[in-house]
Amino acid sequence: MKLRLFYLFIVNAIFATGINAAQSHREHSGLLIVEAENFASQHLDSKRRWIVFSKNTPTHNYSDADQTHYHDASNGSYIELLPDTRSNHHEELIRNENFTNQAGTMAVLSYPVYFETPGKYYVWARAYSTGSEDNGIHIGLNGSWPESSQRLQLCQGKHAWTWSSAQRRDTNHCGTPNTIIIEVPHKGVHTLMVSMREDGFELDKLLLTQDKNYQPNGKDKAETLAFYSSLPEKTELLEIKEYTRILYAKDDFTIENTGEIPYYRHKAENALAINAVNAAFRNKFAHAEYKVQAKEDGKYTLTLVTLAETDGESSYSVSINNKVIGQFTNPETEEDYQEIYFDMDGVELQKGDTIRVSSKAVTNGKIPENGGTAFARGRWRALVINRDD
Ligand SMILES: [Ca+2]
Ligand SMILES: [Ca+2]
Ligand SMILES: [Ca+2]
Ligand SMILES: [Ca+2]
Repeated sequence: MKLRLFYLFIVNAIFATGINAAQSHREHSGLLIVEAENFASQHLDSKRRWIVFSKNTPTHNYSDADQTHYHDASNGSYIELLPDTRSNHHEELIRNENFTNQAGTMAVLSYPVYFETPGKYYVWARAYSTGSEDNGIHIGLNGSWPESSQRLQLCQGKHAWTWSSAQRRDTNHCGTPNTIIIEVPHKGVHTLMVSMREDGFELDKLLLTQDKNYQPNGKDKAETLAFYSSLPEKTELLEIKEYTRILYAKDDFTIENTGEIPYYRHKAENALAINAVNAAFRNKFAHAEYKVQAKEDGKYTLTLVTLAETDGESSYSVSINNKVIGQFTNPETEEDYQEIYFDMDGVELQKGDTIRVSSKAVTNGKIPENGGTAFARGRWRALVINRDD
């Protein structure tokens, strides 16, 4: 028999808020903005790889024709596809190494996104180009690489972060704005994808909009992220971290015909309690019973969860088929209805066994009431059963 007493409410609250660390992207009102460096995964990157750059990135020894550009990057960070072995047309073009027209075959990035609004999106990329052979990527969705989103090209705005939504075409190598298009087929989670066309490409941010007149500006808006609503936290049985079944005093135990002192169901505290206003109900045990059911046979740790009260330290008894397996007394408390946990290890249960929980209304003489002193009501909330291995 062990007494467990915890004061972990504050610790609990802090911990719970720290659980959801990663934030997810989502589209809001026809607009999706993603920091390129916040990709979820990268595949097919054995020859060329997107490297994240920020002020904390150590120097590298890959082939590369330009310096870092994180100072003007959104979020102070961007990605570059390295090594860059073809920064100008004097350097040899090697297909499937420093160049590929096959979208989705090299350095594939994935960005899972929740789209509320399906339909047609114009894709913009904020990129930094310093040469003639570092300015093309492919865009895809869900592992598909439609013709409409291949060959995003950046011609204007060299040596500066520049937005482009132009598609390179045979008739127009620099393309025109709003010609990179993604069709989101339905509301739901989709994976926005980016893959290599030319190595040395530097990508800061992606912006998808349904508005053809949208002209991104500078770093533009912040990433569009999923809403975070708080999840409901439990308010009782706080220290029960594992269980096979919770037998609630109020709902699972029978209180009829179990003795001269009756329990009543205290809804607000989800407990059984003794009405100590009636002097005849004081200092004597009330009882409640539970009959072990089929498939509940086994060896368990039982935990009696009682509620400490300021006006008295109630006694409790747990028995199986009239054999007492645990006797407990609540500790003193300055906070009413604080949960107290009493463990009973190695308890064998068999179908048909009667588990009886008993408690007493008592006073500690500390709190005056109606010419006498107030009584604790022998409250208890649950008997938790946890099967041993
Ligand atoms: Ca570089
Ligand atoms: Ca290149
Ligand atoms: Ca570059
Ligand atoms: Ca960025």
